[in-house]
This record gives sequence, structure tokens and C-alpha cells, in this order.
Amino acid sequence: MGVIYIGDRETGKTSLALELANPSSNNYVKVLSPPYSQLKALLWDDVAGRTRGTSGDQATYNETLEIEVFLSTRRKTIYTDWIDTPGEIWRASWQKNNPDKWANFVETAHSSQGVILVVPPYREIIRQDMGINSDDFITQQQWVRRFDNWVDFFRYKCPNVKHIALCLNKADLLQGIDLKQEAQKLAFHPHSSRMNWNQRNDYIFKRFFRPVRSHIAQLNQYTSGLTVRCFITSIYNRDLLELPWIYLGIYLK
Ligand SMILES: Nc1nc2c(ncn2[C@@H]2O[C@H](COP(=O)(O)OP(=O)(O)O)[C@@H](O)[C@H]2O)c(=O)[nH]1
Ligand SMILES: [Mg+2]
Repeated sequence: MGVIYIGDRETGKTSLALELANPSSNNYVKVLSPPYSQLKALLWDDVAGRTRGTSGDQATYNETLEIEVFLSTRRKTIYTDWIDTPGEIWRASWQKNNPDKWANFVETAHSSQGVILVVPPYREIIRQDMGINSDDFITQQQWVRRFDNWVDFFRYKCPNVKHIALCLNKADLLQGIDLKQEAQKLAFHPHSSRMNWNQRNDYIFKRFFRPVRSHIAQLNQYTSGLTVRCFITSIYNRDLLELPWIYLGIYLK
């Protein structure tokens, strides 16, 4: 069962993966490999006190994760290819100059059944607060435009994808969001969830993903058998950051 874990730089992929692997807090999702200590050594920069970024000359970065999802009676293992997708990889010139990397990316995408796409929040929904600089975030217009690439990518390069989890990360920075309360509403419990997957999707979609409703509609229209689901995630909330993985664990064959 293959999943690609993708998103642009600085959206939080490395941080989310590290948190997901943190053995002290898992509920239903566990990273089997690489082990946490190894991931941490590889991805965490002690001196800078943050995740190591992908270096500029290395436009894509490949790592694999083996993730186990525990459902009430079953366990499922999700094999994940993790790829940075900075803006330049969509340029024809980059693809021509980096044929091996591009081919590798396309091949991985081609065989994947699931996608976890990590996207940043856009400026208009960022909380106005001391210590948060909204200029660090792209505008809604830029964010929407970025989805043009994603729709083309999913339509033309991911013919086998059945489920796309769109994860709006850094949910802790969103206006009007109390992470704990949201997690109580959205969290997965095998027998007593307050919402089902449709309800979770509706709730998140209406609040944050309306600007890309036509993009999502296009995906649903052109690609039969494909389901797109919206999530919010944050490294500060375990329930929320596990949700997309639980969803894929349940729905992927
Ligand atoms: N507030 C907040 N910051 C986050 C979150 N996830 C990642 N970050 C920060 O965003 C920056 C980029 O994260 P990183 O994981 O390196 O992104 P990557 O390039 O996609 O792997 C780092 O400074 C992280 O601390 C989150 O959920 N909330
Ligand atoms: Mg990274």
C-alpha cells in the first residue's frame, strides 16, 4: 500500500513526521521505521533548535517511512515515500535539467494509491497575535494558484491515487481555532467518534478550503474513484496529526 507524503518546503512535513514518530504519544498511529532516534538525529538540528531544511541544491529529498495504523481489530502498514516539492520542480526547465530526479518523482507518484499533501495556512486566516508575522505566509491568492499545479499533478501523474488527504498544517496559528476543542470534535475513536469522515471533511472544507472548491470539484469530476478529504494538522496536537494517516489506514486497500 503506497502513499506519497508531499508538500512544499517549510510547510511542516519534517516536523509532522518527527512528531508522528515520537513514541511517547502515539494513539493509533506508529512509525515503524526509521526508528525515532534515527529520524531525530537525521532531521533535527540541535544547534538551531529546529528541523533541518532541505538544502537549496537538493530540490527533492527522498525518505521512506513505514507507518502502522492500529484499528480496533486490525493493523495496517502504510509504506510512504516522502518528497519535498519546492516550486521549481514544476518548471519544465527544472524537469529537463534534473531528468533523474523528475523521473523518480513521477514514477513514485504513478504507483501511489494515497497522497498526504501538506499545505501551509494562507495569510488571511492566520491569527493576529504577538510573535506571529503574517508576512511569513503566502496570500490566499497565491495559495489558490498553487493548487493549479496540484490539480494537474494529481490528474496527470497520479492515475492510481484513490485517496488524497489535504492537510492544512500549522493549525495552531489559525484565527478562531482552539486546538484542543477542535481535536475533541474531530478526533478518531474506534467506537465513539463524534464525527464520521464525511462530517470531518465538510467541517474543515467549509472553514478553510472553500477558496479551492473548484479545484477539488475538478479532481472529483475528472478522476473517477478518487476521494479528496480535508484535514487540519499541527505538531502541537497528536489527535489531529494522526487523523489523515488513520483515514488512509482505513480506506486504502
Ligand atoms: N506553529 C507551527 N509551526 C510548525 C508546525 N509544523 C512545522 N512548523 C514549523 O515550520 C517550519 C518548517 O517546518 P519543517 O518541518 O522543516 O518543514 P518541511 O520543509 O516541510 O519539512 C519549522 O520552523 C517548524 O517548526 C506546526 O504545526 N505549527
Ligand atoms: Mg523537510
